[in-house]
Amino acid sequence: MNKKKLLALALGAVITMTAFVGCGSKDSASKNGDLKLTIYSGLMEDYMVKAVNEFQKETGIKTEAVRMSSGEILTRMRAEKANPKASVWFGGPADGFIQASEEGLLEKYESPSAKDILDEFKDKDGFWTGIYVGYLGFVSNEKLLKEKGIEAPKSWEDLLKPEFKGQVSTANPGSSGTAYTTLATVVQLMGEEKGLDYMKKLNGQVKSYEKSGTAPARLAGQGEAMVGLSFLHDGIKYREEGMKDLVMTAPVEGTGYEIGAVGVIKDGPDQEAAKKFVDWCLSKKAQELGQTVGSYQFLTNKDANAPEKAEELKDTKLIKYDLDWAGKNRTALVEKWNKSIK
Ligand code: S7P
Repeated sequence: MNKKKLLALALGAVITMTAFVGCGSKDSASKNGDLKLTIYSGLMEDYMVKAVNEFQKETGIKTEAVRMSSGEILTRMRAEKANPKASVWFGGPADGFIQASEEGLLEKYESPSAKDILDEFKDKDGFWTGIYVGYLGFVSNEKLLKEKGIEAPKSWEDLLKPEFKGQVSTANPGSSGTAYTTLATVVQLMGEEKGLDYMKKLNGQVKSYEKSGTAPARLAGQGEAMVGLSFLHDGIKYREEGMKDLVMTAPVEGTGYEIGAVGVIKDGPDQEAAKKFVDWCLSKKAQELGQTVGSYQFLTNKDANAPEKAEELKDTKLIKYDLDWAGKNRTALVEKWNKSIK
């Protein structure tokens, strides 16, 4: 065989191999071709990462996510309105999603998978869909309480007792979805005037206002505050991770709750991938992922199994939380709160 023929054969082999590899990688990238996705997420970081990795593995869609608190996500979406950088808002109380839809920041998307979600957990106009439910409450450090001979708070009024002065940790309702749930709960329970007056008194008890509502539970676990105002499932997560002194209580008057949501960002660059993500996270399998990384919210898919660790929360007395009101009045209420605590 002469040199030219050898070269031609070798080249042929290379080209065939390239075509084969190309074909194979296209296949494994599955039907989703070159889709990619950027997500803003209000979830705990480990849950967010788990979900993103699983979604990417199942769909081949290259996915990136950034963790922020609700208020930060809203601010970012407003700033990027003309040129959005992300296409999905994943996790965080639905109040923020309602405000976002009021401001034209969300795209309507009624996922075919939404048929598996109970009606009470989804927006009737299709701007967001609920993926989990969490109850607000008091996460206290039992060791600190015992040292002072005090019982864990059992009512909103208890938080105002002199023994809790400077010992309550909460978050700022401007940045935090959790803290906004607290503010809206108190105002719904007591009425606006009395509720804001209560928040003013509570301000006198507060040791620190954190950016995120998950921090108060963690600070109580670390012994840096006696009581943290957080979602109770976050307290269970920290206790399971080793903060053994944590005890969870809820106010006898009733407490507020979140419907944690997902929605598509209007004019986001990756609309097709965004819709696939929403379809995916409404599934039973995706919803059950949280509990594998210590996120113990109740779930909204009719067939999904709620985490066993959340059992202890199931009898929590809830108020009839008016989510629509809370979402539509978010900016105004946060402003009033800011004025009331000055
Ligand atoms: O992922 C845990 C969780 O409690 O985090 C969210 C919580 O509101 C924290 O967000 P903020 O920083 O905005 O307060 C909840 O949606 C979720 O259940």
